[in-house]
Amino acid sequence: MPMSRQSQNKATQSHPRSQRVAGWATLESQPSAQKLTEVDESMMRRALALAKKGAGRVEPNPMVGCVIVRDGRVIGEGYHRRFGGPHAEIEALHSCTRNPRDATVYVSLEPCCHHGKTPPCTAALIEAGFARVVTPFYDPNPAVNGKGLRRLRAAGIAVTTGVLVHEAAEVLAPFLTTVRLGRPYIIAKWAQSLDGQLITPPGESKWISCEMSRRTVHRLRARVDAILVGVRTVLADDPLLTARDVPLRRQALRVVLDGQLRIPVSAKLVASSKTTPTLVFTTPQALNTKKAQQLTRQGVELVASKTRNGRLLLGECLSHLANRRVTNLLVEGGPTVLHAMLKARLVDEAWAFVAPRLIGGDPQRCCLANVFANTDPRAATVERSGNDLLYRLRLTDLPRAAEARRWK
Ligand code: AOF
Ligand code: ZN
Repeated sequence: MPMSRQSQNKATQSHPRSQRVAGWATLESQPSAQKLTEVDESMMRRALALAKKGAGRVEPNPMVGCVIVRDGRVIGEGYHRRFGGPHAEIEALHSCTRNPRDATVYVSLEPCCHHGKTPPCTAALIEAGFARVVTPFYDPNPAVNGKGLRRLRAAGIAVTTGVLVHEAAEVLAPFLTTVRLGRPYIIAKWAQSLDGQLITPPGESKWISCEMSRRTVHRLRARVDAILVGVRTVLADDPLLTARDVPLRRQALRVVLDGQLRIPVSAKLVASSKTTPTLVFTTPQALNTKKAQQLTRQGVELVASKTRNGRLLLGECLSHLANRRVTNLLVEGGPTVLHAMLKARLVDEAWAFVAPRLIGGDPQRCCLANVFANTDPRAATVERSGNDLLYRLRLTDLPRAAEARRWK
């Protein structure tokens, strides 16, 4: 995997290690030397592409990728493949085709320095004799939080931060949101007609989007940690909320907001809750009812949440989920819950499937009118999905943990 001579990074040319480290330490204290090279960016881009391969398998851990470069050549690469498995740096180290001594490590998050389910990556990097570590920013996990980079520097390894900060924050958004904001990263998905309706007329098929769009939703369900709906959706559609006919690591936790415990004991979510977990948020009063006992016996987990004006406090429910390490939450409706989430500016990403049909009916009841007081999405894409169009909008700013910090 050769790179052009011109784009070779000085740090990857071979000198005795002590000279290199001293050189970089001096250079780093000069502002101009902090300028990142094209190689730094392209290698980090590669590390981020690798990181994304862990989607759906590593959560609640972050998706992290790593590329090892020596003498202008990639000699190893890897990514965090599954929760509990080796970290990206270790995977990359094991894949090295040459001795990584004096090489540069590009890793899409600060290397960890703590004993979690795996030993600290910093120890492995120091042991291997790397000359330089390049990373976008620090790991906000309190167990790491800059300590990893300090440890590397103390061992004489040159550290560069601030590379592709925005792109890395995008990839790490679910992890950063959960750690920094104490709530899951929220993806709201809905299907609507051209005239903005989310519900079909009574007696008609409930599907608005086409089959291809529905398959996309199953793939999305397969990679999130939890899926949330309001009880009205359960009453209207009796959904199963599982990922079907797609490869998956495990079914997501199914979550229902249900202040008055109206979920029928006969609902599919209840009947299947011994095999696929179902959690219902309700009021403390509702917990002391016969219905609550029946549901619990069926395998449903009931969690009491405070209310305001008779409504469950969304923030409380979300922080409960974050504490259970739900990093990606998919909100599947219906209109009431979507309204509440959008109005509270809690939706990080919206996936709107727009179908080529007109439904008509009361716009106040079942469409998202008046939700956005002139909100500009931060970013948006559109793609074809069979007969539908899929609009993906980022509605929140990227988490602030993404700000690059440099440790001197
Ligand atoms: C890295 N490289 O590839 C990842 C890191 O329980 P463990 O041992 O898997 O540690 C999980 C924590 O390690 C996680 O919360 C995050 O702070 C960091 N993730 N760090 O150096 C990686 N996935
Ligand atoms: Zn690690």
